Parts: sequence; C-alpha cells; structure tokens
Amino acid sequence: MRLHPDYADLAALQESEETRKSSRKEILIVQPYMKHPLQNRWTLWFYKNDKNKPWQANLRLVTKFDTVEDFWALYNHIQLASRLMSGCDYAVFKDGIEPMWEDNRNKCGGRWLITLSKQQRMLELDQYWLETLLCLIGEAFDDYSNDICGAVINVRAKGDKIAIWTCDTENEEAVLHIGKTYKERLGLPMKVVIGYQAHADTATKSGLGVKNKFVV
Ligand code: MGP
Repeated sequence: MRLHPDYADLAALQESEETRKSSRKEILIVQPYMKHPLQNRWTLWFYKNDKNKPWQANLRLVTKFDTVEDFWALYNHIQLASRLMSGCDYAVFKDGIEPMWEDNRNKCGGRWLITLSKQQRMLELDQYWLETLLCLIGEAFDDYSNDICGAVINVRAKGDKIAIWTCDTENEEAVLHIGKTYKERLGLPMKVVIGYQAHADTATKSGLGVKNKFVV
C-alpha cells in the first residue's frame, strides 16, 4: 500500500523515534553504573580481646572492598573506633596480607606509630583513623605506596594507638617519605615527633619499651 506523502513522512518520523529509543536503551544497557575502583583491594579485620584465647584466635576477617563506594558503605555501617570497647582493634590491610607480624609481607617491616592521650579519643581518634584510611585507599604515598601493608587502630584504656605498617624497615627512603607524608596528612604540628619501630623489636620488647628506628 502506498501512503499519502504526509503520512509517509509521519511513518518515517515514528520509525526514527523508535530507532532512537531502542538505541538509547542499548546505550543504557552497555553503560551500566560503574563504581569507582580503588588501586588495591583491602580487607577489614576486627580484633576483640578474649584473654582465654590466643591472640590470633581473637582476630576476625570482616570483609573486603575495592571500590570507593564500598569503602564508604562499610565505613558508615560499622561502629566508630571511639565507640569500640577497650581492647578492640580495627585493621585494614591490602588483600592477602594478614595484620600480624608473622605475615611474610610484615616480618621485615615496621610501623609509624601515633600514640594518643586518653583525652584525644573524643577529639581526634576518629578523625585521625579516617584520614589514615583515606591515605591508604587513596595511595597517598606516591611511588612508595607499594611499601604500605595496612593500618591498625588499637582502642585501649591506657591510651589509643594508630599505626601504618610498611613492609621493609631497610627501605629508608620509603619509610621516611611515608612518615613525613603521614604526619602532614594528619595535620600534626612540626614539634610533634612520631616514631617508626621495627615489628621484630616490638615483638621482642622488654619492659624498656621499643626503640625508634626513625623519627619525623
Ligand atoms: P597490641 O595489641 O599490639 O598492643 O599487643 P597493646 O594491647 O597496647 O599492648 P602493648 O604490649 O603494646 O602495651 C598486645 C599483645 O598482643 C602483644 O604483646 C602480643 O602478645 C599480641 N600481639 C599483637 N600483635 C600485633 C601481634 C602479632 O602481630 N602477632 C602475634 N603473634 N601476637 C601479637
């Protein structure tokens, strides 16, 4: 059947509208919403002190994440560190590294340690821990981010601690760059000194405390 020219135009218009709609559908299908990938996949661990069990048995893997969105979903879902019971830890480590001295990637490593006074729990603890996590997942340490293993927060009645763990105490350039950048990112004043300690020294410490291998 031949259409009147006006109707032929209309039919062509309708057809092109249909084509446009279906191609738009295709675009929506082939371009689904994408989460923003992180450079690394990370694991969150939780430690709850039960004195009847050996240290390692109190450590639990909670979950893994590798996108910005999943990080925030997790961060907003879990308890703030300042609300944890004393004796608990969070640890966030690169996928495949366990948050303990014995792991192959930690055994020659050490930590930049931030020690906090009891008063700082309410004022700075959560802010410092969030900044620490953002340094990790945002790969804030430039070429030295490879040396990063993870970070730990210890909530303790005697005073809380936050630390960034690196893999090699002998890699002075990396350790110092990480320490300086970390101190800057936390906004610590120049006069505050933070120390880097080898895990080997922490694990075998006597009553005298652990010596700093580096300070910034
Ligand atoms: P801690 O939890 O790191 O610090 O270590 P806390 O509770 O402030 O105690 P302090 O000794 O630093 O004042 C407490 C204890 O947990 C250590 O003495 C070890 O017995 C054990 N522990 C801690 N870490 C991180 C490890 C680890 O990586 N491996 C093993 N085997 N034990 C650990």
